[in-house]
Amino acid sequence: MRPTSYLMGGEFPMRRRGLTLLAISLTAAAWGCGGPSSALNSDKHAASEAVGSTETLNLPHFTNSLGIQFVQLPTGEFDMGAPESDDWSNPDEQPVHRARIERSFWLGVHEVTVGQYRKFVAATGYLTAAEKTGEGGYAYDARTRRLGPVPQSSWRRTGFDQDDTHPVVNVNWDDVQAFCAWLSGEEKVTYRLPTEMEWEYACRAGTSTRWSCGSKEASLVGAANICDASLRKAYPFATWSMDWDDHYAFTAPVGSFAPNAFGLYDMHGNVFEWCADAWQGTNYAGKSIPDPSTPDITDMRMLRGGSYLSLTLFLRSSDRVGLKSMQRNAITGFRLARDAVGDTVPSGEKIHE
Ligand SMILES: [Ca+2]
Ligand SMILES: [Ca+2]
Repeated sequence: MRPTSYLMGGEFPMRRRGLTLLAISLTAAAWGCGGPSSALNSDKHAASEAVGSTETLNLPHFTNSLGIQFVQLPTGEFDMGAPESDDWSNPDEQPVHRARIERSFWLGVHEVTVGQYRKFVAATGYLTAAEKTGEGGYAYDARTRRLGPVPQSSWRRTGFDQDDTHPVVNVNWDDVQAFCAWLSGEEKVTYRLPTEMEWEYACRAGTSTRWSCGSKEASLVGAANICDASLRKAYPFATWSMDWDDHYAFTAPVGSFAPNAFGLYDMHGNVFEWCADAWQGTNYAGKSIPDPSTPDITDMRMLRGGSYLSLTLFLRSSDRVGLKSMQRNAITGFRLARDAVGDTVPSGEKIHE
């Protein structure tokens, strides 16, 4: 049966299917993070099922002026959503419908990092909403052993270990738009958030399982930074945590876990990722097939992919969560998309071998 008790006890108000999703107050001393390779080695619980991605496709890729790596995703069709027969799915993921990506696009291989966001701020002097309002974002407080609103917190300060290789958090949807606008101006191309459809297409990478690595929770071992034994040690309240240890209580350096078949890392877990679309809380009935962006009829935006703090069901490829665009927290970041022009790799930029 699908779990009914969501992440409780806390201060991350998110919306999901009309329910207030309370995602956490968290404890933990300033947790050290395990070595970058440690998670990949902790596969003793690996699923025996041979489903999901096993091989990374050789897609065009390049690195832009900010050091962000991209792969070019091809046009294609896929089954979007989750079937009613899956008792973990929610009505807003139904019905499963054939979706078509009509335009090739580039997608960030990783979540945008603290270091990449720092370059944007250094170039522009931009102040995020957390800083501008003086209200801050969310941070871990070692004294109270909680994660919650802290006026002094921001993308620079989360209270847990984050170096420049970790995904940036405490940025709201507008802070992300400012980043995209600046980078688009710098490079004279369009950088943006992926649409929800693009995101799920990218996440699935040809799979139809709950996660791109399989349909059993154990398949996430080595494939995602999830709510694990490390977090539970830090925060005993996290009774929904998995029993294996991925060695990261909070965020992990991007790319610490195995990629999917498109070569994308951390599509499941680490941090939730903002998408372009507004969140309406409705299902897919009547949705047009070609990649539409949901109209801006609410101030709620879509998050995808779950986080280091989430129940694994929130990490599923088809799961949908809404968050007000002005809100920011310590479990939400973003990944960049870039419009493709033809099928050519952008010129004048560093190309990976
Ligand atoms: Ca973890
Ligand atoms: Ca993620």
